[in-house]
Amino acid sequence: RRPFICYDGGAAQRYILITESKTWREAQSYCRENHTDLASVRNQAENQEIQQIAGEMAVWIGLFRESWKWSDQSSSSYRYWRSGEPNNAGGNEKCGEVWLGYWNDANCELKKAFICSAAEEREKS
Ligand code: 2F8
Ligand code: CA
Repeated sequence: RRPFICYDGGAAQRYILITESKTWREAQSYCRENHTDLASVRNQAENQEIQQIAGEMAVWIGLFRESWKWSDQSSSSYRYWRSGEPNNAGGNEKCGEVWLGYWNDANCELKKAFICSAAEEREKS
């Protein structure tokens, strides 16, 4: 199935939703090859933008451990974990997802839709 690309961002298009399910590493490769990287989320406005474009889907973002870092090496310390997260369930949850606006640590091998950061933050037409 061809990936579906959603351009429904805020004033500036910062994110791209890919609904083709991939592991976190596969999603990272896809974003790096086609856009810039898996999404970094730097503040509440950006988190809301992610929720808006993801709807009810759980989506990978560019957050991973051991200590939580962003795939694009940016240094934002903004977090929006769901209550009780990150819980490292099964000792095997090293990748960040957003689901219904809140963040969860999940098993990186699960295949999920994902959000890339756009190569440029273009104005929405
Ligand atoms: O209750 C929160 C918990 O829910 C699931 O585990 C039962 C999630 N696991 C997967 O998505 C595989 C946990 O990550 C989450 O913490
Ligand atoms: Ca978890």
